[in-house]
Amino acid sequence: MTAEQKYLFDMQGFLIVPAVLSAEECSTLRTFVSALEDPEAKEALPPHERYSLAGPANFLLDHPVLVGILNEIVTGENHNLDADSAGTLSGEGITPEQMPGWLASDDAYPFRLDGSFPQIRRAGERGNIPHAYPRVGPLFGYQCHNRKIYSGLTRVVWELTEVGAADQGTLLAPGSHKASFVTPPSMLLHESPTMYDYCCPEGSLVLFTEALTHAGGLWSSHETPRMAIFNCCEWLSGSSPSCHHPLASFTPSDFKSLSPLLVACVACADAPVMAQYHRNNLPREVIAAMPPKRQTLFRGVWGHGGQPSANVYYDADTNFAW
Ligand SMILES: O=C(O)CCC(=O)C(=O)O
Repeated sequence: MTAEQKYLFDMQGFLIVPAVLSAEECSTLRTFVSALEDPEAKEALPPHERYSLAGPANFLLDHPVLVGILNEIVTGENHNLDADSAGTLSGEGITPEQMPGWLASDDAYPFRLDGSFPQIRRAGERGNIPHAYPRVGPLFGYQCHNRKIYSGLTRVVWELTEVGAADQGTLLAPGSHKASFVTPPSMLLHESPTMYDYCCPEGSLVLFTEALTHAGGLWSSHETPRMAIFNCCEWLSGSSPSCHHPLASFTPSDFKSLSPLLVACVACADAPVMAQYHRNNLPREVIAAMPPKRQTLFRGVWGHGGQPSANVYYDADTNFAW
């Protein structure tokens, strides 16, 4: 993730990465999304490929461009309160080993996949009214401390068609993820001047925090429907280095003076708890068809109960988010 991307995501609450997918990939994915909408074509697909996160769309879950961004904005990079610094994982000498709260390994991602749906929106069709606003809590509460972003629940949109001027893909209200006041009803309308209407080429990646007010626009292109795959990713930690948290003011020597019970509580605060919003309802065969590292995107969200520190594995029988 570049410094520009990080600045824009924090300031606006969303980021657009143009043309990540090739024309050929977009074409294959459009055919796939069309098949998912057509009962006969869907029936002709292998059962474990009848989902927008499977089959030819499976590689989108951990596309390298996406992983590079989610590593930074969904995890907060480093949430070890006593060792927190302004450095970033991608620079300034911080390593994952210095981050007890960094729930990644060579075999596991430090975030989860929380849901997926395909979308075909034709000319004249309009999506949801403007919704979402900042909330307290690990999933919907956007935070940025020590130059680290915590966007708990993050929407990942793969635009499979060009979004031209005035076409209206998803409408976004820049900066609303940091709003301190209740949104006036007059601004929860598609027509509100606070709603931003982006343009981008096919194959673009759009990310926004679910704390950002957003809406489904009125698609206007008669040349092609709006075709997109909506995925949702979320962090794995129930804790954060919020400056309002009493532990945030602890120095390393304060931690040394804690009782074993308190140390255990602090360790627990680094664990992957309470981090699921959508119910996936996926047959296990769908996950079983994925490469092992990708399967860790579906691991259970418990934070205590057998693993030495944090949950970094997926197991179909005992450890999966359902
Ligand atoms: O349909 C869209 O463009 C927006 C979808 C939406 O409202 C959401 O992701 O919550």
